[in-house]
Amino acid sequence: MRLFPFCDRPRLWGVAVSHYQVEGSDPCDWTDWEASGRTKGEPCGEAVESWARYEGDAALARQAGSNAFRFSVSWSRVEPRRGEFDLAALERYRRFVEELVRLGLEPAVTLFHYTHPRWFHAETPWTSPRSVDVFKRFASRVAEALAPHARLWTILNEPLVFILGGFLDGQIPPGISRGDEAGSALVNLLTAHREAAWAIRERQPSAAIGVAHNMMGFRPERAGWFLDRWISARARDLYNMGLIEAFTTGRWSFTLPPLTRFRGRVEGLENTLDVLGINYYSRLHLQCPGRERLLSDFRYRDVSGRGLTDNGWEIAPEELPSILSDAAQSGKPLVVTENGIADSQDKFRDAFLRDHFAAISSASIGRARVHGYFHWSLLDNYEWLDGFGPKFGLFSVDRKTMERHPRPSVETFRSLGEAFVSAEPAPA
Ligand code: IFM
Repeated sequence: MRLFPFCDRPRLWGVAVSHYQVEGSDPCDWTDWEASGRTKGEPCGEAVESWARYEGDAALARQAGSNAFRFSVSWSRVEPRRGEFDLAALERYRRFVEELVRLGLEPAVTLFHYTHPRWFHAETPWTSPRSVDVFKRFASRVAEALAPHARLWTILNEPLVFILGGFLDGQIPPGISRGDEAGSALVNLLTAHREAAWAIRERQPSAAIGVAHNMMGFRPERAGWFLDRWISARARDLYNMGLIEAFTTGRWSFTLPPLTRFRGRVEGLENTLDVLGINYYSRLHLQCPGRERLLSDFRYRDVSGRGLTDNGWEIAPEELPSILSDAAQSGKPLVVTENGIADSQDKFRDAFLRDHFAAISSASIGRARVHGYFHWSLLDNYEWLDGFGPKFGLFSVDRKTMERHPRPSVETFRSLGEAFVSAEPAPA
């Protein structure tokens, strides 16, 4: 029987990391992307050496008051050549998961967090249905290795961000900008999710399966302008609600204005989710028609006077209750799978944590039941297109010595966690 929230741990409070962003020395498609000059800042290289230091990182998460730890498995490490699995890599992840359990941390395993083995795009790209089988095979091998101890699985991290960035904007691998390919890649990605969900459940019938869906606030740049209001509503429908529709009905149909139509169906997709994960960071202000882009410009603005984060994002906790209420339309238990701030001086993180915590608490009084929160991130990590510039960590990392140092806001994280975990469990 699938059971979420878990009755022995009804509320999860933890940190999130992803393999490529912390592990180091993991040659994959993103490494080639860096080498071709498509990213800013330095290459990922050793990242923050978590591959060698995972157990220490888990201990830090525990000291910071976590009872859960979200991480992802590197497909390129586990299957460096097509069909050849690296048993030592799987064993390394198994040992890590065992350590999490030993420390009292619920392992939350993510299977896809943006990167691919080098062989993937040439041989079995997402535009081909063959991608589904190879992903399923990878998921099955990981489930076999980790299932005894891991019961919370996020199969895909931010699938829409990946499709928009990888197949429409061409900003991330595979670097394509074609609406038709984006549509077929989305079908295969969601079919791969379904197949992986079935494969995990076969090996661990009590698994709780989720997706980490990036949701944003969208506001009209000029509240009095119809077109700005119209484009903001379309952005919400497409970006926030489109994927929820797909996972709740197995079908989706939305138009990326003016002409890109996404329409698809994956039989059985609607029965694959036990929990909906939400990655929430910020809000965008949209203007239509745009001056820089044909359809609309979007930008972050410091509306509340709180200040912008180091990477220029608006801090907008007031948006979170309505995001959670939109997410609650899925009818699934909710977990915030990512939320955090780039703030090297730790100027804003304390208030950021408190304000988002208050927003989650207020949303939980209504229809949205939030059963878990994962802070992005435990450590300063590699940030995809921006290298090591933005500092998201509760712990800073000295990349010369790789020493980890707590930022003062760790204490806020700990005390909010105590309150969250000891509160009455939200009804399922
Ligand atoms: O670092 C990323 C993560 O990989 C996906 N969600 C957003 C984070 C902050 O940019």
